[in-house]
Amino acid sequence: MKRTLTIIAAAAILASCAGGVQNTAPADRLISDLKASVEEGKILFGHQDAYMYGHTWRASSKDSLDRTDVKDVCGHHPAVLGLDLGGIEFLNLKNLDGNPFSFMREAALRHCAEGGVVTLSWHPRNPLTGGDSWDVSSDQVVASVLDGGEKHDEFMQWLSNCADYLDTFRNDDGELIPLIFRPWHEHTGSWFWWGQKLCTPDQYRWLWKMTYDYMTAERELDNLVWAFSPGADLGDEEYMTRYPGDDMVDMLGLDCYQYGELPASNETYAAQLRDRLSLMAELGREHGKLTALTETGCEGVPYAKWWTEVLYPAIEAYPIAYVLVWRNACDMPGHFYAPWPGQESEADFKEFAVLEDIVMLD
Ligand code: BMA
Repeated sequence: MKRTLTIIAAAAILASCAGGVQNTAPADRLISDLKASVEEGKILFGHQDAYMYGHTWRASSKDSLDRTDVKDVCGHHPAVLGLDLGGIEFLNLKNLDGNPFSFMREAALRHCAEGGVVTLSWHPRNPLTGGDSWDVSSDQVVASVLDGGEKHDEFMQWLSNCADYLDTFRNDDGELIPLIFRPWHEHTGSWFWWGQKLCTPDQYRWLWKMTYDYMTAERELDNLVWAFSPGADLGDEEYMTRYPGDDMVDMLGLDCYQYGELPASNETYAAQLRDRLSLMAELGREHGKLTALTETGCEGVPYAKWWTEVLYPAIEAYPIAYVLVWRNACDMPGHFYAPWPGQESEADFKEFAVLEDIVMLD
């Protein structure tokens, strides 16, 4: 395990976020910065909803977005901020987890100005049934939003509402900040309405293409880095089965969680990660794409040495741009994936945070 006193390199590495190089699309700048960071063997650390709330608190105003559980523990914010757009399709004021969209934008802009990276997932409601993303009662939902489907026009309005919001992520100079956009994730499972058993491979690819074409060609959002993120439980050949194509994807991701009894699940999880990440490294080279561990974690982090003995050894050898752990819900006491002061993996996280190849925000 490599150790260092404190090499905190985020600000230097992520100049693309702080603005600067003109005449290059924000997305291309972030892609090239992340490629350079990977070349140096760095892995950025990310946390979902980091500034929005923590295990025991919730941000109460736009001016108080400088706290994260990660900083409370190790003295630095995470380098990657994950946020979710669920609810923007209705122009709601708050997202599905209660975060005001205005706070999310503010946190993203600040984080970016400090040299951090922002990634956005989207859990939109079910456009056909009116249920949530997890409503898989119909396998006609994707078909219904495609061109010619009964919900197509309504769904294009959802994309439009989403694009309107994305178009407000502008810095003081009015420039769009780069955003890693990760729609239609975990599609290799069947728990979201866009999942494997709910649409055909072609329908999935059309959904992606429709989203991509709308955001890029129609709305000219040149700040989106497109991340494709299958779930982990799949055969080698399945990873690319629904791949939309090299022209519409910039990053190959993976959502992979640890489940099951400890300590046995430490090994099964690490083995699964190694297996998937090595496949992705190969595919990344072949297709010229970034790779990342776009979602991971062990709910409740019940193993005190999880960071340095389970996660780090499983990821250190792979060229991933970042690893992001899921949210620390403030209203669900056992639903957290990063430590907080007093949590049993706190000391170990501090060691993890100063490893030479792990990057936190300066
Ligand atoms: C899930 C859980 C839910 C949450 C959703 C979207 O994994 O954390 O509580 O609503 O993600 O953030």
